Amino acid sequence: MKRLLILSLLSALGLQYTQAQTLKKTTSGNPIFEGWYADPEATIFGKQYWVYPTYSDKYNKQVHFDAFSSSDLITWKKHDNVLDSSNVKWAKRAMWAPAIVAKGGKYYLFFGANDIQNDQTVGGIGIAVADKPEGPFKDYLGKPLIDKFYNGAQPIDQFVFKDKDGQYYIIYGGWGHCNIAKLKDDFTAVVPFADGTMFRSITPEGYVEGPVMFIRNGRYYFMWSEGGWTGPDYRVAYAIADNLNGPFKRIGTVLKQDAAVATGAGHHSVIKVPGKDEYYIVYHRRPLTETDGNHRVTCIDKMIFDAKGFIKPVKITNTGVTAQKLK
Ligand code: FUB
Repeated sequence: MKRLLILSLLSALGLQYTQAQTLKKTTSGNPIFEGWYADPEATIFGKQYWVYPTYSDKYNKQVHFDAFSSSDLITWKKHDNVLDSSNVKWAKRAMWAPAIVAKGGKYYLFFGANDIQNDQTVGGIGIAVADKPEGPFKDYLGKPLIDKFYNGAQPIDQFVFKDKDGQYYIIYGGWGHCNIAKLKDDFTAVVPFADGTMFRSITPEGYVEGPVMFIRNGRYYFMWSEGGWTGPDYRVAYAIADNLNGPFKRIGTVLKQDAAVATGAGHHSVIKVPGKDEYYIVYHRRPLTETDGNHRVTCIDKMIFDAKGFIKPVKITNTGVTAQKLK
């Protein structure tokens, strides 16, 4: 009886008592790793999951990125300092919200830096490149890729999207405006659309920052963060369109705070398990004990679709997810 009680208590804590009499984690738990980390970009390279978050501290201390890898979503390994400002001469502070793409044997890490407030300040969205996911990353262009406000969008919070035809796009923007732009094949520049436009606005109602795009069953899912990131009501909403340029009509909120679990849940990314219709949402949130804007932790939960393809509201948990090894 006592043994049964102990076993069910361990299982509730996401632990398993193995024959070898060691405690084995059976769920990731949330947060998935220690430390103040926000704006997580989650992806898969080979048989490993990777997360590239913002180091969540005062702007002047945000001068590097750490990365995390896992083979099962449960145990995460930290890779210190994959990129820091000593390798990007124009980045001085506020290095934010990485987006990563593997292409032609290289890894391209897009990031925001300096939190520019006008077109006269140096900063914006830059790119670093490495031969391996764990870096070391070095500045790719020697200058930002986008360093001005277009259509009112602050050049931060980029997402790099590969369309069905293999063309890469950058979807980005803070201050309530979202742009899409076409990337040159080698990522050295933004190139015009067929009509000559360089930066096309696709801002949906409610959009604040943190865009994400993916295709499921041929349709374009566009997600973004709403509310203020330092507050409790930061959240994620979404739209679906048949076309990359929209129109993206807001459908509803997918992710938000839960008074029993955490506040300020937002700025996410999405992982699809290859070969399966299974999705995870990787996001940041603020522990109930914290009010400091930067006290954000990286978490994971399941993201589920209904029969019509709508995303069900995510239930944020303390347990996180169970093991999912990659084949
Ligand atoms: O972490 C810095 C900023 O916080 C991000 O770029 C915003 O989207 C917000 O999450």
